[in-house]
Parts: sequence; structure tokens; C-alpha cells
Amino acid sequence: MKNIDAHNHVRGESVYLDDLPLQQGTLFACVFDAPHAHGKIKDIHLETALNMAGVAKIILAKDLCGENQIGGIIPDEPLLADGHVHFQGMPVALVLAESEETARAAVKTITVEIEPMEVITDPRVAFEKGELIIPPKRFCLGDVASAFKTCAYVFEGQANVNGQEHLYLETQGAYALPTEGGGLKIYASTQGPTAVQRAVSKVTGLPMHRIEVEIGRLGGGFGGKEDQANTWAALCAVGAQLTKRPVKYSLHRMEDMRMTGKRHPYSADYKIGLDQEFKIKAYEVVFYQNAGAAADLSPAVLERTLFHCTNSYFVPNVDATAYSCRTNLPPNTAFRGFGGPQGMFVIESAIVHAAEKLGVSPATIQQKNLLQPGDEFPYGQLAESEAVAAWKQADRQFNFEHLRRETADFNAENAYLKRGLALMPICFGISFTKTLMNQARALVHVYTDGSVAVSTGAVEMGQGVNTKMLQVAARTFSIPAEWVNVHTTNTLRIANTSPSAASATADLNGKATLLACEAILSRLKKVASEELFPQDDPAQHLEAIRVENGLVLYNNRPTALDWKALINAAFVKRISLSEHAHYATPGVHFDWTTAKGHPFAYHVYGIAAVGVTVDCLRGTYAVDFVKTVHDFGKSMNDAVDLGQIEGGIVQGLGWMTLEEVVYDASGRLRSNALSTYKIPDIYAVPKEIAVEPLQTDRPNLAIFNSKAVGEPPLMYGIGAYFAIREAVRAFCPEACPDFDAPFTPEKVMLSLHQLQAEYAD
Ligand code: LUZ
Ligand code: MOS
Repeated sequence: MKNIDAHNHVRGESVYLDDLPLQQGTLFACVFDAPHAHGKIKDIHLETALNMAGVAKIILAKDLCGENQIGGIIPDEPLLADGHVHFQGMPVALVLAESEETARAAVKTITVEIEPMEVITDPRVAFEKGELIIPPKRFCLGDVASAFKTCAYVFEGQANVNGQEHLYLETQGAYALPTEGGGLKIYASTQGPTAVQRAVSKVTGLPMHRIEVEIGRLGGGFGGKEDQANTWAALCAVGAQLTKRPVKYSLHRMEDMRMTGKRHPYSADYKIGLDQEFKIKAYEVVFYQNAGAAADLSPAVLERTLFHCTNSYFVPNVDATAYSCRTNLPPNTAFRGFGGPQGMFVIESAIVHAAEKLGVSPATIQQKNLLQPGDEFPYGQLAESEAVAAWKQADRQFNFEHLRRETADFNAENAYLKRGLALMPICFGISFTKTLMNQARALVHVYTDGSVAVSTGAVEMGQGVNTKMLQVAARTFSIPAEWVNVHTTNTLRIANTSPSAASATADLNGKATLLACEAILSRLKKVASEELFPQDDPAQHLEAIRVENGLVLYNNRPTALDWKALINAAFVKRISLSEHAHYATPGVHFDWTTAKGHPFAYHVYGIAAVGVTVDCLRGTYAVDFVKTVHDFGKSMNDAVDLGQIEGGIVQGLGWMTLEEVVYDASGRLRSNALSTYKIPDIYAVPKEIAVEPLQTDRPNLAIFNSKAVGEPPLMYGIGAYFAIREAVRAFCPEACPDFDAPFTPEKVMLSLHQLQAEYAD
């Protein structure tokens, strides 16, 4: 089935926040944000702005009716600066004006006097000074200390990986409308309807039942709107509450880039121990996460780094520690993979380090250590591993030896162009690591004309979740897709939502939709029995009755009833045609006192072979291919899933190659626009992306066995980093660049120039 949004998207008819018709009297918001990264506010000068024609109000922290607090996991984040600023871009004052232009012009006239304090941008410096967001987290398996003593080879090093700007096409924004009796209706571009509702409740002092949050769709989220959409919704809400007028804020790109957090940069120290046969016996790793100035989702992101620190390998002795370090950067936040990719980059670096020192291919070490079914993860869950199956199938379909030979032949023939090849196996746990978040609800109505309306807590952000929800209802009822409509996400219809995140949205909301449809269907079958066999006990016929393709069948034969007649009969009999269903993932649990449990419903596996060509004179490169065998379980929508995989791969490549977030020592974002922050464009995408489904029929907890697909493919992109490294070393075998992602063309050039300096010696 095609993505149901495709038609509207290509015609520009899909309705995003900025497309909503505005109510008369709407005010436009703009934030004055901190020009310094750390300091005490001495004075703020609002006079010029206040005197400008068209400026309706300027709101400061002291004006809020509720609490000046939007921290979700830890209450450490004021909505508006109160006395102190902690990062450049921190909201200080909210200007409301009759037009966007006036609001922005007024903001430009505001000045603030700040007594500067020390600015920390480096997580290791923050760690030295004891600036931790939460106490350290640690995973242990076996006994690393004694294991290292028995290892034939031990290697230690450092790996650094930078952040990433979400660059959703639609910037952050919200529109808040006062409702009768002092309530609020909020249109928000958020992955977390309930998170917005809670934040608005806190800062306005209104109970949650007075606040309605409505979401049509998002022009991308990627994690950037899991928590950080709250700020803009809360600001608009406060504005609407204090002025009794609608308030809208839709951020400019540069405001968005400057004021919002990104993927977390990490610095890590690793120590890896192998035996004679290159089996990994021990792995010790310490992660320093650059959390930024407030907790945001950093503690949860930190946990997922630990959950994925051994990627798809079995390591019998693991000691992994993670520190969430407070710096004076905008609070970093969820981003596709949620800390997992950073953990995986570090163990891949350790393996490549070992392979280079031992003079073997990294693939040799990777393959020998793949998780086998029944192996234990450092957090206690046992793997139902597909890692070996994916590797073998990829070798069969892509012929690794042939790819290696092609690469070597090319390199033998070319002096300045060099190719590199890397394999990147992945393993990603599906479920929110916080067990309570693994629940969802759906509301299904069948109307008297037979048409069906579905509401869930899922937010459509371009990932195609609405298409999947529609498929669940149409397939369960066995009616044509056109008879089903999936509606907006709204906190009045679906309460207490988990954010659309963790790749789990289709599973959680799809299962709730399935339960709702099944409940209605079972009532309908009873009605059908009563209609077809009025004299009999319905129980004796239920088994033989089926709804298929809009018809009611009895023992596989058509009856006088069709779907519409059945719905009508049920309505006449006063049988409920609506259902609100609740789903909670069974079997998941985790105990942080022991750091053990079964946090994930299942894992997604896969492997990519990534090939690149590096121009060793210019430092530029092209990704020639990404060939993957990917564990879909059994995809319920090939087109939607392929779109997720291609997008994820390119986003992962961007993170590992071109995209470089740069803050200077004063905490100012230098890569603050698309002229200075380079994301993959059509020319940077791989020339070939091949996606082969892993042939497996193992049952799983995914909706219709169609495994979660949102985040895992991003991590195939990590292969590009190591493929570029291979190419650099093909040009000059002694090259040993630091493990420091992204591998920008500048860094490729520098590693080649450093080498020339060494040759000169
Ligand atoms: N968000 C979250 C996530 O709150 N918890 C998670 O475990 C998670 N995992 C991936 C992406 N977002
Ligand atoms: Mo996410 S990183 O699944 O919001």
C-alpha cells in the first residue's frame, strides 16, 4: 500500500502547523535568547521594545502563573531564564506582537547585562569539575579484571563522536488558543502530545484536563521534538494565558539551530581484550556524554548508550560506565538512535583499532564475535540473535570476498583514488528502556455508513505511521482502505500518550488499534450470527463466521450480509460500534538497582557492506554503495519501510561524514545555518542502496511481525566512517587517524598531510 500522505505531500496540500488558518487577534511570539553561555543577569532593557508600535506584551520568568519549570526527567530547566543563563540561546524574554516582523524587530532592540561565569563546553572538563547531571550508570557482566589478564591482546584508546543537528524540514513551533473558561487549545509540532500537555499544565498552573493538544502532522522530528517541542508550546501557552489572545510561534531556521539541543557528542575511553583466536574476552568502556546545560532526556539517552555498547557482539566480560556531563551548551536531546549509535561507534572503533594492530581485517574480528541465539547482553536479556544469519545471508547475496577483491584491484590500479570497504552489523533493542512508557491506546469508531475512524497516540512525522495504523484497521476488519480514516492526534481522544519515539510507535499504537478493532469485530460476529440464525445460540456459529473483503462469510461462503448491512444491524440492535483499547508490551522489565532485566520486546538485526571512494588529493569522497541485509521480521509495508531505511542510512552517513556541529569556546554555535552546516544532499547519497530482507520467520512482538524500522538503519551509516578510514590507509598504510567522527573531507585531508609530515621525517 502506498503511503496515504504521498498524494497530498507532492501537491503541497498536507497541512503543517504553519499552514493552519489563523484566528483574528492572533499575536506572534519571538524569543529574546541569551547572548552569553553562562552568567548572572544583572539587568535587562526592554524599554525600546515595549514602546514599539505593535508590541503587545513582553513576558519574563516572574510573570508566569505556574512554575517556571519544564524539565521532564529532572526539574532543572526553567522555561525562561531567572537570574542566570546557562547556554547561548536560552530563552530570556518572550515578545508578543501584532505581526511576526514586529516581534522579531522588537527582540533585536532588547539588551541584557550579564556578569559572565566560566563556560564549559567539553564533557571531560565538566566531569573533572564534578558537573554531572545524574550519578554515573554502569553495566557489568562477568569479571573484566581477571579476563584482561588472560587476554593475548589488549588495546586501549579514545573515540570521539560529535553531535548532529536534527534539521527537520519543519522548524519547531506552536499555536495556542484560549478556550472558554480559561482553558487552552494547543496546536503543536511535537512528537509528544502528553509531554506538551504536562509542560503547559506546569507553566500555566492549569490542570491537564483544561488543556487540549492537537497535532495534525510534523515535517520531521527525528527525536528533536520528543522533548524540545515543549518549550515553544509552553511559551505560546503562557502568552495566550496572559493576553487572552491566540499566540503563535514558528521558529526561523537560525533560531531553531541556535536555541535547540542536538544529538549528544560523546568522548569515550575503551579497552578491548582478545584471545589468540580474536574472540573478544573483555571490554571496558567509559563514556563522557555532553549533556548540555540541563537534563532534558540525557539520562535516558545515556542509558541507551550502555544498552548498545557491545552492538551485535557477544562479550562475556563487560564493564561499561557512563557519565552525563553538564556543559554550557543547549541541552542535547533525543536523536534517532537515542545514544545507541554513539555506543556502537565506540566498540566499532575498538575493533578496528585491534584489527589494524593485529594486521587482520576488522571483519574477521566482527564475524567471530557475533551474538549467537541465547547469548547474554550485559543487561541480562538473552539474545534471540539474527546476527549470524544476517551476516551469512549478506555474504551469500553480496559476496564479501568479491567486494574485497574489487576494492583491492581498484586500489592497485589507481594512485590517487582509493576505495574502502567496511561491514557494519547492527543490533538495536526495541521498546522504551523506561518500561512504563511501553503502553498505548487507540480509539476506533465505526459510523453507520460503515466507514471507520481511527485515533491513536501516534504522531505522523513523515515516517508513515498513519498508513500503518490504517492498514491495521483495514486488515483486521477486512474492508477496503478507503473506508478507513486515520485522524489527528489529540489528547482529548487519546490520553497519557508516550511520545512517538524509540521506533516503537507503530508497534504500540498498532497493537492498541488491533485490540480495538478485534473487540468491535467480535461484537459484530455475534450480531451476524443473530441476523443469519435468529433461532440459534450465537456461540455455535461464531467460528464459522468471517468478515472478508467487506462481505460476511459463513463457512467461507457469502451470505446475505455485507459490512454495511452488518453495521446497520448492529446499530439497530444498539450494539456499541466504538472501542477504546489499551496495549502494554508484555514481558518487559528492568531493574536499575541490579542493572539487569529484559528491557526490550525484541531486537532488530542487520548488516551493511559500505563502499567508498576517496580522492586522496582533495580529501573528498563518494559513497559507492550501501548493501544491507535487514531484519524486517515480515514487513507490513515495503514502501514505507524502504523509505525509512534509505532515509536512516543517509542520515547516518551525514552524521558520520559531512555534518559537523561546531561550538566555539564561548559556547556560541558557529555551524548555525545551512551555509556552515552541511547535510547530505542528492549528490552525497550513496550511488547504490540495496536492501535485502533477512529471511526469517521467527515470531516476534511486533505489529503483524513487522519489526520496528525507524531507528536501526541509521547505524548502517557508521560503516561509512570506517570505509573512509580503510581508503585513507590504502593510500598510506601507516595512517592512523584518531577515531573522531565525523570524517569530514577536511579531516581526510589532515590525516593525509600528517602522513606526509611523517614521511618527511
Ligand atoms: N525515547 C525515550 C527514545 O524516551 N526512551 C527510549 O528508550 C528511546 N529510545 C529510542 C528513541 N527514543
Ligand atoms: Mo526518538 S530519538 O525515537 O524521539
